[in-house]
Amino acid sequence: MDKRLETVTGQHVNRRKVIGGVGVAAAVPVVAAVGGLNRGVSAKQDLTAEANAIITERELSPEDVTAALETYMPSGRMDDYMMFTSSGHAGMVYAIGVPSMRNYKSIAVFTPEPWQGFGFSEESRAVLEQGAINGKVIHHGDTHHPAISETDGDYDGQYLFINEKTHGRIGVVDLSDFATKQIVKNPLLVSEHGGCFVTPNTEYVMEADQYPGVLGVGNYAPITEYEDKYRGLCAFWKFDREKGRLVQEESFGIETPPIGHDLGDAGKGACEGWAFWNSFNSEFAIGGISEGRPPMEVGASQNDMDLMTVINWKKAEEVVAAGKAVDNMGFKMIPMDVAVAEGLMYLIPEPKSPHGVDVTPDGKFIVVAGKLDPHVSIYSWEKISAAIDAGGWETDNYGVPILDFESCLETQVELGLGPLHTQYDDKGYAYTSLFLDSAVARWTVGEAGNPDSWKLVEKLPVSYNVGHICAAGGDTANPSGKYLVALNKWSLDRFPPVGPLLPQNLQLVDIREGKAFRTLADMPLGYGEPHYAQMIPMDRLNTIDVYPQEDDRVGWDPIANDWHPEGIAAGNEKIEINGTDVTVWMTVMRSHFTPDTIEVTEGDTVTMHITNIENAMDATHGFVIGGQDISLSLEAGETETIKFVADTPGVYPFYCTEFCSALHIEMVGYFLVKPASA
Ligand code: CUK
Ligand code: CUA
Repeated sequence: MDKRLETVTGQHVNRRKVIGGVGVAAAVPVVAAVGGLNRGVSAKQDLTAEANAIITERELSPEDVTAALETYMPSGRMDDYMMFTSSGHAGMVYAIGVPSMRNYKSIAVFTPEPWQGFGFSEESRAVLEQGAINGKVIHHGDTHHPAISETDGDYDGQYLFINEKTHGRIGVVDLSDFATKQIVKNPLLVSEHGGCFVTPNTEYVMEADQYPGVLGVGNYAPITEYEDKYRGLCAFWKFDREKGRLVQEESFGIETPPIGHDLGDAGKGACEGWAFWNSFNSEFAIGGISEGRPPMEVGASQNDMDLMTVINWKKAEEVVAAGKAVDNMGFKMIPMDVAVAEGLMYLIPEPKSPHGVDVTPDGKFIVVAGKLDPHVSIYSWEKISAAIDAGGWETDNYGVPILDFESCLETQVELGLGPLHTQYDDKGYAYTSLFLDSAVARWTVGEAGNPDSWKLVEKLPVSYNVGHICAAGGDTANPSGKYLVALNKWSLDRFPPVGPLLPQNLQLVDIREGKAFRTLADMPLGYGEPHYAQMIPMDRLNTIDVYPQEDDRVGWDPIANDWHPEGIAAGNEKIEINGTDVTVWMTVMRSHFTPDTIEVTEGDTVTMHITNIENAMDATHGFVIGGQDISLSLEAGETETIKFVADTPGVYPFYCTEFCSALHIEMVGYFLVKPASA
């Protein structure tokens, strides 16, 4: 067995204790393996003839066939990587296997989702309510950049953070059960885009505004006072790894000039302790087409250069600890003049309308890709820190130091039209998406002082309008260099017509050593618009199979990450009636609800604590009841609570929505609402 295969299959057997011998099949010669599938083919010639017949019949090229072989997953074989993508305005995160490109789970974060029951129980509804805006609970979100928690600059597979552009929020997903545990709302930002990026040990989760405003939701100033009153904010959310939660009281932001921040990245290696965000609109354009001003996209594209914001977050942390931050609506903020005086914020010119900023794995260089410039600009961290130490900079109108462009720049590499985002591999290559070219450029990360070592190597066409790309570990200190996925915005002519709204196209690209740089598979994704994604080796995830249970205790609250106070074991089910309040403690297991008959009076307030007392993996039960907008998914060992007013008399069956057993259809109970007048 070849070494790579051995490791890979070894991992799988280890991880999926349930499936024995999966790895073995890979070692068996093709003929025998196929014979084992019981297809009645025993001779090698017959198989070859059959394969050739299929190839002819389906008009496949040798490239098609080898691509299929590279991605085909025999039933039960596990993928090498899990990729987490955002979903754009679908408000979710998707977990997709690589190289098979199959979606294993949609994780509801900002959007209620009935299959997972997210947003329907009291517990998960409370998570959505954490993200309320001015008291209004929001049922959607625009997710862009997932960030897996990191240790020493590598994904550790414990948590995933996802930003939400529309409202300036961050969701925290626990990767032990792939479920959302927390939503935080930045009280200073109306919207954001420059998140989530984690510092190398997940000390902080970074986010920044995209469209400056008056800091503080609800604060007002006319748009004509943009330069005076509008500001940007680069924020650092403290992560308490022990609790798995972001802590607002220990978080802080730095007030910035009203340039619109775009993507960011955390420094690592050489530049650990620093953070970078690029921006557009150094012109401070404010739009106003009907007032005779140039439209935003013109006004914000006048200058040749925009400005990258460079922040020393370790110093910012000290400044906050020294009490030099102000409290602004419950969020600690370092005012711009303090940030300047403390030397923790600098600006560096960058070619106009940049989009992605991506630190190299060793932290020595910072790569900026500008939508309107065919080059990537590579900044040297050594040069930037020398320029900071040297002093004597210019400042902008707000007094913020602007470092000299040429003194910070290492070199530029011309790649093509519309460069957006960059990822890295383990062979010294960088990959940059080219939106207008619909291509991915592979180029060499060179060395300091040697401009010839930075070179475009080749370009791979993709279909079409590629936004982000995601390489395995491609933004970490140790990229694995195996696969890359191009997250393409347009998919016309790739898939059957499905009306005017088309799926996105995620294209798998091979970047492995000794393999051709080519696309291997297309994955239409018809339920959201992924922006960014991150890909982690499957064996670095450590998921649980069922929620914790002990001999005498069952009923876990996954959101509190603790025993649910109302969880009950079999035999303790009961109904308590207290005036017009009815409380039910119910258990579920294959294939019944206990109790299964509940009678209340019209107008009663009903609270039900439902515990799934199964301890087998995959033994999920659903719970729905007509007319109450309730759909639960009760995982083995989980307790959830629902609360509603029995406002309409009648007979309401409640039933299980997961086909859980041979007697699933019989898994039903009656909820009877007696008319008040009866
Ligand atoms: S953005 Cu969407 S393609 Cu939000 Cu990172 Cu570049
Ligand atoms: Cu439980 Cu179906």
